[in-house]
Amino acid sequence: MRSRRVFHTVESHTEGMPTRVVTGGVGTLPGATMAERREWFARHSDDVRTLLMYEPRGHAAMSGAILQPPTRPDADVGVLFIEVSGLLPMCGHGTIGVATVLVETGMVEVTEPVTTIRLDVPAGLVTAEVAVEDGAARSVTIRNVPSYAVGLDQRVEVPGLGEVRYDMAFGGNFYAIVELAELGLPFDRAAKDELLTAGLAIMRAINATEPPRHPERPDIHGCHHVYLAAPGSTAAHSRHAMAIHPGWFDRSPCGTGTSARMAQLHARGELGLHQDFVNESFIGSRFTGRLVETTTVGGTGAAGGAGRAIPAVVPTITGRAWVTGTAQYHLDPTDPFPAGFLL
Ligand code: PYC
Repeated sequence: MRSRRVFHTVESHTEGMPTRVVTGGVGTLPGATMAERREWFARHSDDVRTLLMYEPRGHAAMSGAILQPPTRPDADVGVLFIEVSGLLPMCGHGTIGVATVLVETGMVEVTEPVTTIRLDVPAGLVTAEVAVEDGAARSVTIRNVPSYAVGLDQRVEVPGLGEVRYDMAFGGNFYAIVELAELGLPFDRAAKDELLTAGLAIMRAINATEPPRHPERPDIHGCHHVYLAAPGSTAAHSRHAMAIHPGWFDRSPCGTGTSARMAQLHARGELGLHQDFVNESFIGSRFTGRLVETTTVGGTGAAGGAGRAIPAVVPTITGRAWVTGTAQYHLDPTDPFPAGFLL
């Protein structure tokens, strides 16, 4: 066996969605912040992301996280989120997976009944409170970055679907939220190809006409996630299929999507602070969310922001993750697919 590169990982899944946690083999990336490291990595090391996420080491719905030393004094660990779709500013299921791995492998000092880990992620500081019992992580509650509704009842002309009504919200990534009933499509795994085609077409149309942009963070823009809400969903319990660029569904209930959904429901006057909100994924797994604070994003005086201050909320998300294994991934110098591939 010859190896040009070796990557050490701890494998996990959060409510069905994998997080491949890369613990060794990448080194400390250049950059004064995790956002700068994200940009550097995308420019200079994207082949490492595709090697670890794409086939034959990953698959078309693979997701992971690269551990780094933190870039800020108030954080314990830095995290770079990698996926088949690229590098996310924030990932909820990934954060829950990382926090579980850190506790269960002893990479952080563990205290019972709660271990608090402060994570430096490209979107900002995210806190994870891990409920620990007999050394095992039973659940993780993350406090996410400020989330907000960008616009309600927006409309976009989508080839093959006609005019589609959507709400746009931010929860660490941007989410277009669409009622499946209005598309005339069933919430049914047997119809997954139609749902995915619709989600991707909506995403393309939005990005071609009105791509969202974070008011404080020019590096966070574009809509790569479409929340297809099932009929009967309410502000207490919502079921959905999350269509994600370039063509897959989140298996988990999607932490940043849950945050965006709660911000949207709050903006609609349907979800107040300190109320439980259960978000259910396409495979039936669940996160429980809560809005714990109001705040604003953007506006003159906010970090680099300009224009009006946008009302925002701070969400928490509770979910569970499980360690599924450990691995070492090698790159042989004769491997014809050094950056992997997707079919
Ligand atoms: O949990 O935030 C999330 C997420 C984003 C994409 C897949 N999962």
